[in-house]
Parts: sequence; C-alpha cells; structure tokens
Amino acid sequence: MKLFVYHTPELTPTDKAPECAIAVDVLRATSTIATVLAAGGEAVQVFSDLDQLIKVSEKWPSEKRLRAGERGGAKVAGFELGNSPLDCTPELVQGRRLFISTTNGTRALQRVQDSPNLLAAALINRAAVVRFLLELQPETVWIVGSGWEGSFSLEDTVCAGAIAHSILQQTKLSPEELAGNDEVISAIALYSQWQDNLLGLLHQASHGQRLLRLDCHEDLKYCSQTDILDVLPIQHETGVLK
Ligand code: 3SL
Repeated sequence: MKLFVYHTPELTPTDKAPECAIAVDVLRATSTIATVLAAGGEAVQVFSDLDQLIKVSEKWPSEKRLRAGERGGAKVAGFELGNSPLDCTPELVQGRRLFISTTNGTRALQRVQDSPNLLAAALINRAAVVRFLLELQPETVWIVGSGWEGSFSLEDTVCAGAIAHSILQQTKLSPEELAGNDEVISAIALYSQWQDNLLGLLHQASHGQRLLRLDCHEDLKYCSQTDILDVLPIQHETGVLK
C-alpha cells in the first residue's frame, strides 16, 4: 500500500483516480457525515452547489430528507441544518437522507468521486477507515484534505497523520515504505506531536479559531475525539455516501 497525502483538493493529480480515496474535513463536513450515518441516517448526498441540492432534494419526500447548508461556517438561510455534527441526533436523522453542501468538504469529496473506493474520514471514525484499508489492501490511497478555500489546514493534516500512524502501528511497514509523498511523513510528525492534545491543535488551527468566533467550542471538542464512531461512509453512487 502506498499512501499519498494532498493538503487540498486542488493539489491532487487530475489525470488519474486512485484505487482508494479518502476525503477529510475534520472541521466539520466529514465529522458531520460520519455522525449522521452512525445515528441512523439513510444516506448522505453531497453537493457543491446549493441550487442543485435544492433541485435534487425536492424530489425526495419531505419527511425523509434533511437539508444542510454551510457557507463561511454559518448555516445557510432556509436550510434545516448548518454543518454541526452535534445537531445530527438519532431522533432527527434516523431513516432520513441528508442533502449537504459545505464550503470545502463537499468539494474534496467531489474531486475524487471517480475513485472506486471513496471514503469520508475524520478523527472520530479513523479506526473504521484504517480497518477498511487493512482489509482491502489497495495499492494506492490518496488522503485529500479539504483545507480552507484552497489553502492548507492543520486539522485535516493531523487526521491524515492519525490514519497513517495507525497503519504503521498495525503493519510491518516502515514510514518510507508507506509514504508515497513527503506530506505523509510530515502528517505523521504532526500527529505524533499532538496526539495527546488534539483539541489544543484544533484551537490553534485558523478554521478552529473561525468556529470559536462563531461559538462552536463544543463542535471542536467533539471533532477532536478519535475512534468514537464505528462507521465507514463509503460512496455507493456518485455523491451518495452510506
Ligand atoms: O468547509 C467546509 O466544508 C465546512 O466543513 C466548514 S465548517 O466547519 O462547517 O465551517
């Protein structure tokens, strides 16, 4: 298995798709997606465009759908939900499909939607993602951070490091054997440095600070936990994760 980390969707090669791709948006899209599916949501369907989301979701029975829209960290007017995983309780999401559009996370998922094995990962479901990789043993895996509007984000990179670190712990691979690019080594170093204080790292991250200004401290706390949900969001048809 060769692992490649890309800090933003824009940095991924455009001429090929990997055997397995993992989109990461710890704050907060992939944390929300994992939470919805763990809470009994029927599926999550992602959109980069809000109008398209409304058009497609209107064909779905209203009692069986939820619409989540986030821009700049805030909820989009007219949508039932923003992008807080804490709002996705079993009472609300059970049996319903979440139609979601966020600033960066949905873009990362769409960038690698041609991969035959597309997963959504966050710190909270890291163990389930690693288990899948160890079973599938894909030759090439891309971990694609969502970043923020085209730039690097600490929280997605530390999650990439958490995944790589766990693979190393469970296999005989050395970092050089696993790493397809230098970003993997630096992600592992970041995770090794911060693994006991991931909340502290999220507080230092620029998007973490943006969310703190929006009063989302509890979201940071929740998203900083590792391995709390045994759920594997995987693409079944384009744009639909189950
Ligand atoms: O950028 C995104 O996709 C979001 O996850 C950002 S936020 O955490 O909802 O603000």
